[in-house]
Amino acid sequence: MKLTLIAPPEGEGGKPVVRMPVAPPAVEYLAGLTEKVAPNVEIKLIDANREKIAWDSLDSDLVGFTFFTLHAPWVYRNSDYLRKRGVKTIFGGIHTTVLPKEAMEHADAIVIGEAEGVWKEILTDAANNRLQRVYHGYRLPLDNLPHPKTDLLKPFYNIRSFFTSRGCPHHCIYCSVRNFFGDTVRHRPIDEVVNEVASSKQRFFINLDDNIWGTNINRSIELYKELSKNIRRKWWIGQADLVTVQHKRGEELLKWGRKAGLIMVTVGWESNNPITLNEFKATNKQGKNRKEAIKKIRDAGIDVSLFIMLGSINDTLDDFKRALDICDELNVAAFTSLLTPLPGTELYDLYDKYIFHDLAWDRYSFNRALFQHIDKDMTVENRERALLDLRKEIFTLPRIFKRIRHLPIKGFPMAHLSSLAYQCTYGRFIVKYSESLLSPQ
Ligand code: B12
Repeated sequence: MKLTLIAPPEGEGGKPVVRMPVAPPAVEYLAGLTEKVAPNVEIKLIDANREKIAWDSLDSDLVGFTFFTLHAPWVYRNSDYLRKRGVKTIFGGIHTTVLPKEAMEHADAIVIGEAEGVWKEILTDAANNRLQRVYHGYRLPLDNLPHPKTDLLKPFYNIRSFFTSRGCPHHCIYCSVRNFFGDTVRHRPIDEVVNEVASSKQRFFINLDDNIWGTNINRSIELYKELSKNIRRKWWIGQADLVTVQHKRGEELLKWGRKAGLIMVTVGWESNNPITLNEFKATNKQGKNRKEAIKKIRDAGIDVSLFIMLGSINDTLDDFKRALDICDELNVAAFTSLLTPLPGTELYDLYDKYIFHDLAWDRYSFNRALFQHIDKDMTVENRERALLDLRKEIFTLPRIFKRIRHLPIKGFPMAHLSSLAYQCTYGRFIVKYSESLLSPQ
C-alpha cells in the first residue's frame, strides 16, 4: 500500500513562507511509526512549505494530513480535491481532535487524539478497503516509541526535533495542549531519548516538550546528565516555564542543561500586565521572581527569548510599548503575537461573544486581531499595526547586538552564535512577513 503524509505550508492562506529550517516533526515521526507497525507500507513524505504538490497526479492509496488550526482551510481544499479523484484521505492532530465533526466533512477518516494505539489497525483497514470514519486514539505510556524517519524528506534541514514527554502541569487558558494530552504528564524512558538523540546524524534540535524542565525537575536533571554523558557537539533549544529554575535545585538543573547542549529556551512570559497574566491563568508558572529567573538562566550560558501575547481584553496599546521595554530591560528578544482564541481552549469559550466568527481558520496565525475589543483605541488596524511596529523595534540591529554583548561569556560561543542566527533570521522574517500581511493584497 502507498501512504503519503503531508505537512502543510506554514503561511496564512496556505502560502508557503520562508524555507523553515525545521523539518516538520509529525510526518517524520508518523513515518517512523508506520515503519514499526506496518513495514510493508510504501511511505512518501511531503513538506508543502518547501514542495509544490501536483494534486492531479499524486499516486497514493492513502494520504494523511497533519495540521494546526491555521492550516485547516488549505488541508480541507486539497483533501476535497483528492477525494473527488477517488484518493482516500485521513486527518489527525490538534485541530482534528478539537473539531472532529468539521474535519470529517473533508476526510474519509479521522484520528482523534494520539495515533500510536490505532495506527496499525488503520493501515490494515486501509489496505483492505474498510477504512472507518473515526478512530479514537488513546494515551499510552511513552515506552518504545519509534524514532522519526529522517531520510525521506529532501533536501537538507538544519534542525530536527525530539520529545521526551507529553503534557504540561500548567493551566494556561489559551493553550491547546492540556486538553489534548490530558491532566497527567507522561515521560519517555531516559535511555530511549538519549539513544534517539545520540544515534541521529543531526547536530541541532528543537526539544518539542511543552515544558522542557517543568514536568519534574529531578527527572530533568537525570535526563540532562545522561545526555551530557552520551552526546557530543549536539545542541538544542526548547520552551519552558520560569518557576522551575527558582526551585532549590534550579542552578543544578541549568548547569546540567547547558552541559547537555541546551543553548536557548523560549519562556512563557506571556504578558507584563498582571491583570492579563491572571486572566490567562499564567501567573503560577512565572514563580515569585521571574526577572531574576531569566538572569539565572542566562548566567548559566543559556540564551532566553520570551513568548508575549498582546491584545487581551484587559490590554491597551500601552502594553505593546511595555513589551518592548521589558525586552530592553532584560536584554532578550521575544516572539510576539496577538492573542488568538484557538478552538477547544478555555480562552475560546471566554471570548466567544467577542470573536469575529466569520473569519476563516487561516486567520488564526497569531498575527491577526480576531475579536472585538472593548477599548476604542484597540481597533483591529491599531492592534495589527502595533504588533508590526513592535516586531520592527524588537529586531533592530542595534538591539540585536546589544543583546549578544550582554550574553554571559559562559555560553560562548554556541549561545552567542545561535542567538545571533535566530535573531537575524527570525527577526528579519517576522517583520517582512507581518508587513506582507498588512499590505493591501
Ligand atoms: C513543533 C511545534 C511547532 C514548530 C513546527 C511546526 C511544524 N512544522 O510542524 C514551530 C516552532 C514552527 C511551530 C510554530 C507554531 N505553532 Co506550534 N507547536 C509545535 C509543538 C510543540 C509540537 C507539535 C509536534 O510536531 N509534535 C510532535 C508530533 C509527533 O506529535 P503530534 O503532532 O502531537 O502528533 C501526534 C498526534 O497529534 C497524531 N497526529 C498528528 N498529526 C497526525 C496526522 C495523521 C494523518 C494522523 C493519523 C495522526 C496525527 O499522531 C501523533 C502521534 O500520536 C506543538 C505542541 C504540542 N505538544 O503538540 C505546538 C502547537 C502545535 N503549535 C501551535 C501553534 C498555535 C503554533 C503557531 C501558530 C504559534 C505562533 N505563535 O505563531 C506557529 C505556527 C507556525 C505556522 N505558521 O505554521 C499550537 C496549535 C494549536 C492549534 N489549535 O492549532 C500548539 C498545539 C501549541 C499550543 N500550545 O497550543 N510549532
